[in-house]
Amino acid sequence: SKKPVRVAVTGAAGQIGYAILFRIAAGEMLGKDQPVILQLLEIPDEKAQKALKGVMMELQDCAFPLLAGMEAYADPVAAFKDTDYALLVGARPRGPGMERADLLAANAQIFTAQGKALDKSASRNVKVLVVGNPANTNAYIAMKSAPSLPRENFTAMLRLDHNRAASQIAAKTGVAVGDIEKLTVWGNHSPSMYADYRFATAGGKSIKDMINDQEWNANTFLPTVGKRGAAIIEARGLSSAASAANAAIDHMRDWALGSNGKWVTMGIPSNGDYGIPKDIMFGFPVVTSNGKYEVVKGLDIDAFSQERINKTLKELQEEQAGVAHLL
Ligand code: NAX
Repeated sequence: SKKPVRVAVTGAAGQIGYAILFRIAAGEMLGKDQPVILQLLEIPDEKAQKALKGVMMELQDCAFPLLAGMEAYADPVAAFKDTDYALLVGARPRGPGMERADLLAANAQIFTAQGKALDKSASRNVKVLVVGNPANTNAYIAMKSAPSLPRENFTAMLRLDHNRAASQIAAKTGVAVGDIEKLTVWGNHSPSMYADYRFATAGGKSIKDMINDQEWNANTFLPTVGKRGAAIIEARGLSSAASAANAAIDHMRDWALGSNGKWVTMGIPSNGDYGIPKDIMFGFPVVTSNGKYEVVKGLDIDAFSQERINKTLKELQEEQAGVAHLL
């Protein structure tokens, strides 16, 4: 049997933690033959640590054959020791009266500390996924705070936007959601993201031709996908958790085990493709194999798409300029 791998999850006692840990321990992220050791980080606060103990009691009560060990931590350096995968879920939510700049600064502090901790103690091959918002900028901060780790090991979650876009397209066209290929989401995990189905196919047929309605694209599809998080909060009284956990599993699984030639969306540090400046943490179409991702190159960017890409890029540049003095 395989040697266990170490999976660190931060914010482990939160909503997404509760939806993701059981699936990781069941083998849905890294394979049904891959034992895992969970290294769970929460803030030192007594209530949070106690809640984390409760989650661990439930994990224990599932008697998962693949769960080879688990530990609770309050210190990121200890939590990230030798970790092969790090899911950075915990973040500071926007409190009442908090300005965007305050939110960025509070999270900059968390992700600077966690980036440094990864730099110090994680496996040199650690794969990092940032889920906590603002996810792209938090991933950028962690990457910049971990100079001894390869920059390409830091990624941000755009997969929930990708999955939301796929399901909206399936509902519109009647194709099965699992048949949709070559879909992508460019940019920031925020309402500014640009979900792009121009290249998408189902059963070899063009999705764009099937829809053939640019008015729907611009005025219904993009706003629906962009504001989906807010619509879930409005309906549920709580932010997306199970679907976010599912997207994180999809992102990590495809990165670790390969996408078999299929396009997936990942937020990754730009190498300059499509005119996105180097290091900007940006959603791109990628194909994954052997634990690596490759940007899908050579796609035509039309005027509408360029305008959308410019808008989401500008937002990210403003966010990243807003934290530059903290790095
Ligand atoms: P919760 O508030 O339920 O849980 C967050 C947990 O993180 C809490 O238990 C808190 O104590 C812990 N935490 C806070 N700071 C920490 C730190 N420095 N170290 C370790 N733990 C820490 O939030 P939840 O619903 O689980 O969402 C978590 C994050 O995901 C939020 O930032 C949220 O905005 C973000 N999301 C990102 C999505 C994406 O697509 N990228 C979608 C879903 C979600 O909204």
